[in-house]
Amino acid sequence: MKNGFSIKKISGRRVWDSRGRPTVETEVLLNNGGFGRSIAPAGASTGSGEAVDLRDNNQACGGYGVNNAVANVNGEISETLLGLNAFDQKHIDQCLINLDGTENRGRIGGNAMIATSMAVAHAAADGDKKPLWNYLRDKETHLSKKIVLPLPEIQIFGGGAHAEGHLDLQDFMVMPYGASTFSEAMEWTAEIYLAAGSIMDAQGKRFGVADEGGYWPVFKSNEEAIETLVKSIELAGFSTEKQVGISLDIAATQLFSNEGYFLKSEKRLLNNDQWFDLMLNWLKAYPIVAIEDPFVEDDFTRHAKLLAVINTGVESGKNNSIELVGDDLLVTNIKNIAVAKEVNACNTLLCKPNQAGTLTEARLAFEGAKENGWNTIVSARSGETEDVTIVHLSLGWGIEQLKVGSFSRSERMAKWNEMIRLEDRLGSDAVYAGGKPLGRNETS
Ligand code: 2PG
Ligand code: MG
Repeated sequence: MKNGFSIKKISGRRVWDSRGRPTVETEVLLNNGGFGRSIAPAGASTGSGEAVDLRDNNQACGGYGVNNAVANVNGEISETLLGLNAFDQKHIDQCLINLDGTENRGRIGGNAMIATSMAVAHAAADGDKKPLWNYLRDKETHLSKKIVLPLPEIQIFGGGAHAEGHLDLQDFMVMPYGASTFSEAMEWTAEIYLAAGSIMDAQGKRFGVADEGGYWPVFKSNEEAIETLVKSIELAGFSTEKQVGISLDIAATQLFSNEGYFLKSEKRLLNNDQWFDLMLNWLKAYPIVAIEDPFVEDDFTRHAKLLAVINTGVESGKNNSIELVGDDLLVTNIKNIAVAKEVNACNTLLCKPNQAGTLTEARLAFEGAKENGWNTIVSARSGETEDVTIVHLSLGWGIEQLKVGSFSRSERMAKWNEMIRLEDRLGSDAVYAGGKPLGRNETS
């Protein structure tokens, strides 16, 4: 064991997330004084194969209580991990997996597990006197010397499960791929967010913000929202062909039932084929560079069909330059990634550590995606806190894109601001992952 890295103390407590719901925080202290803390995030539009958030399901806090999960951190988890080597993340995570003993992490709770897994990494980094990203990176062998600052995906309008269904699609996002630095990407985003706000105001449509900080307007249709997003980018002075692209998280599982896909805001029910055509039409009509979960989570066949069309580039008119992102489709799970590869269902992984349950499993998913030659995005959840672990994962593991919600509310800004700080400190050692996320060489 690396000297002094044995775990001396683990404690859990209940804290509160950006939706005002309880969540699990874990703190870890090492013999050498290394200290780490992390907080579990929570999703609203969850994939069915995700690690389970253990909730108390009683009268308190609308059933969202985490007293049992916190008790597990202070009890079984602490007893199991005390004295172990925090430097050996794989072993720590395997102990958590064995202790839980279920496929879905429902016994001790995915929330208890991820908070602990990430807190152990923070403690080991602190014990090693390194920032987390650097600690993680030093364990890598395959990364080039240059550190990559990720391309951000930022929500401007929020819908779906995050906005009580005002809009059907979940995330209307921008990707400032033409910026030359991460800070400049943030500045462009600020201008676009402001421009979108001024369009809302002019139309009397501004109506609070959704769970992730995006505007939550009432639009006649989902197309109107996409078109307003395009206008916001242009009003802010940017080109949608050369500088800022659009990314949509359709979160289609939320819209699907046996009858087909239902767009509530437009009172439109579409069967599978009509829905497929709609997705394709949007790809043709708008400057979309990424589309996430366009079909219900178990429809690998239609995902594959759409990817085939994207890859030929003929019908989509976009020449193989669109990311088809698997979130609910993959749930950060290496088994689903293998199935998706087999049938060619997507070309990009959305990596959410709490979907997996431990850092090691999230890492496995990331590596699997890279082996497939896919792009990767590390993502926050709709229920978040000040925790910035994913920012460090992105730099440390070399994940080239980052999705953390909108450009407002501190649980989001904490993450963008952390990346700005890291960019500042790294100076010329780091480069921004500019250029279109796929088909980079086509970007001027
Ligand atoms: C998603 C995320 C973030 P949630 O679907 O990608 O937008 O939402 O955390 O609710 O699953
Ligand atoms: Mg999603």
